[in-house]
Amino acid sequence: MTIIVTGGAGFIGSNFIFYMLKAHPDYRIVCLDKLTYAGNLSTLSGVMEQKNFRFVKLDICDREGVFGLFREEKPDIVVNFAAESHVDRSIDDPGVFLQTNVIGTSVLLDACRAFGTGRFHQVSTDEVYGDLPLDRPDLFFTEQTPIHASSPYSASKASADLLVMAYHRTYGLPATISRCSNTYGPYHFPEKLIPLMIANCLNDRPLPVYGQGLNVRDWLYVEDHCRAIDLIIHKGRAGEVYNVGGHNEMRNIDIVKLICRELGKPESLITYVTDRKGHDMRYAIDPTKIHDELGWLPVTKFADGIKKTIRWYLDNRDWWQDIISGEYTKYYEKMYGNRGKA
Ligand code: NAD
Ligand code: TDX
Repeated sequence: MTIIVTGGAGFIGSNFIFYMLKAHPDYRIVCLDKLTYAGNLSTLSGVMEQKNFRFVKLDICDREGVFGLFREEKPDIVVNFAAESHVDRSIDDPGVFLQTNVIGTSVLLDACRAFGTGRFHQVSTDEVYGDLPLDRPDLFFTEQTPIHASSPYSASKASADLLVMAYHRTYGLPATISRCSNTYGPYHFPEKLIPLMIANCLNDRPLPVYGQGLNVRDWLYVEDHCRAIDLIIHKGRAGEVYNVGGHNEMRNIDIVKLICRELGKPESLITYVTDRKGHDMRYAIDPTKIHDELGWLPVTKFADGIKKTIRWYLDNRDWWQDIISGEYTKYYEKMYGNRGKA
């Protein structure tokens, strides 16, 4: 069995590669990644030498390159993690989001068609459903919830989902989609809420909370996300969408305060800054379908997952210090430098 994993040098993709190499030691895993600012080859150093692993630096929008790789590898399964993934960057500059998330996905779909790939899995997001109001805790996203994207990022992910479904219906492409909630854990790029707050705490820098910090996200430990995808690609039904989430809703401000407590840092580091444009209020997944059909349940409780994650950032300072001292300093200055107070 050969699996092409796109975006495998990023956060969830790399965790998925580690998970799959352990869970299926007889599989061949081929990682295809462009190595954008978010891709980090050092993340994969521990598996680079494994015989059943191959890394290929490639852009999913590069049709010729992608077709060449499919011709060589004849993958049984393709799992597409490759994407521009940060909402704030999409608000600043949407173009590359359309290019990679939509056009790139279409190139992969065409390659799967051309080479008869047995399964294409699209790693999507709960953000395609838009948001839920804070005063209706009884509401959850199900697979029937209409697509209602808020940001250029989520609109690009929703567009890709529509294409995947169209290829399934029109060409009979055996495709599945997972829509997971906010994922956290090791190798999470420090532009995202949890790693950004951990890194800033450890450097005694201000903790920039958008608006009042009352927005709610539904957090899932990365290994649980990876296990869900493993189940879907093997047992999920083609043409189906599976929502993935662990019923773990938390307000941003409570996460930030928890990180301060865990690291013994004062809450006075918290700074309320100008809100994100179009900021989604609440995400909450109903995971009944994946539980009933595939027996998936999250294993790691948030209380344990966040401790493990903080421990990982303490033990792997080189990994993230390298990142935040490079190009990232320019990004940080642009996003947070002149940001007014909330
Ligand atoms: P990430 O930004 O950490 O990693 C993205 C990876 O894709 C990087 O390695 C990057 O180099 C690669 N990439 C980007 N453009 C590429 C291109 N044109 N060709 C080839 N490779 C390219 O992202 P992540 O947080 O690991 O997210 C992975 C996927 O999961 C994304 O599709 C995202 O939409 C989805 N998702 C993320 C979350 C979350 O909370 N992080 C939740 C649900 C779904
Ligand atoms: O500095 C910050 N301050 C802050 O208050 C940052 C970076 C974020 N936030 C808030 C915005 C959100 O309400 O924290 C929340 C989480 O923000 P992000 O980490 O940027 O994640 P989010 O926008 O929820 O999107 C994430 O989940 C779904 C991923 O980045 C997406 O790739 C995924 O699809």
